[in-house]
Amino acid sequence: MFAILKKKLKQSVEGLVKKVEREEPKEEVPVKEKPKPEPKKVVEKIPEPPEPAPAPEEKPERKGLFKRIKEKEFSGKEIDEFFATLETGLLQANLALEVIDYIKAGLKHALVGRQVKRGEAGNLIKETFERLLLDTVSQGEVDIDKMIKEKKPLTVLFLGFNGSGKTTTIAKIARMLMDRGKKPVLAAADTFRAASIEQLEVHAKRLGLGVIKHKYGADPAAVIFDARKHAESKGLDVVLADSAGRMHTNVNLMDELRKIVRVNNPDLKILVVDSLTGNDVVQQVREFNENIGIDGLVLTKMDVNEKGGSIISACYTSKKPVMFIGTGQEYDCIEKFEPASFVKNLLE
Ligand SMILES: Nc1nc2c(ncn2[C@@H]2O[C@H](COP(=O)(O)OP(=O)(O)OP(=O)(O)O)[C@@H](O)[C@H]2O)c(=O)[nH]1
Ligand SMILES: [Mg+2]
Repeated sequence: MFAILKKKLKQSVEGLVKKVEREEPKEEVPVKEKPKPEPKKVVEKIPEPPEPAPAPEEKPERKGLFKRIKEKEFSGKEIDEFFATLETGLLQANLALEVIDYIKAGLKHALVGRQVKRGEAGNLIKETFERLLLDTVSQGEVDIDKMIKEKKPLTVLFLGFNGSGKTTTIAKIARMLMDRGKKPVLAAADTFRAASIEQLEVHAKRLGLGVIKHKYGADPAAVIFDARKHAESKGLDVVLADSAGRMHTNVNLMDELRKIVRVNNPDLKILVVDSLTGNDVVQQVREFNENIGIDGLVLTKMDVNEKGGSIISACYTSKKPVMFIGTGQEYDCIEKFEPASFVKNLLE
């Protein structure tokens, strides 16, 4: 997973470390190089004795020099220049420009104007990268189990771009909740795309679940409303509501989504994002979040995702937690997202 992002991040960290180390002269160099200007100074200062006796004065000079070489002070320009060489690669790994700028600013904040011992520079750079990435992907937690305990039935709406994996994710989450002894019902509120209702019914049949459906073209808000009433009357724990895939630019479908939310006031609105989405992920996430307001994210297709940057970009843009990642087409191919192990894996 994420081989490309891992490679690019590794290049970034190691490149910056090398940049520091490349400037570090070998042990003997300072001793050989620096005395050259020294005798001149000594001769100017003490013209009388013909034999220069620089020994006592050289000591402090060498010490100062040694210190300069042992320590590195970063400049903002250096970090800008360094990032200019990396930017394309990081963008190719689906890391949004905003995120790259954030990491750059964070590195500047941590490093610029600070005397860093050369031997420690590598660790400091790595730690800074790690902290910045972790901050970005740690956006709190949505504990669906706890929410189900507190409210019955819990209404969860899944929304997102066409083909992002909403319907499959609903089936996976239904299975996961059933394994924990919960009783879900599915709401076929994608009344727009051909065969969408049958697709959900196939999953429901396999899982042994009920589906509440209306006809194609019906009001999706009404479907979810009925599913909630059904769950209430049957004592079910959770309504998992599908919705039609839509582009964030489609005004009518975004209005429809707003109506679904207005009528049903879902407890959770989960944006399902295809992790293979390129740099458009920022725009997608921003529009859904600003127009509808999301509570959490699911990033799908991680199993076929070599780039991986989209997960970081989605978190950075929405400031919402990734609840789960989809890791395949089977029902058990869903994992709770763990920010710390995600970042550790990226930088190891
Ligand atoms: N490899 C892989 N494929 C996935 C994953 N999640 C979903 N898919 C596949 O992605 C395709 C689209 O999934 P759907 O669940 O139909 O997506 P959707 O968002 O409901 O699509 P629309 O209803 O058309 O908007 C299907 O072929 C799924 O099997 C995943 O985590 N990994
Ligand atoms: Mg669907």
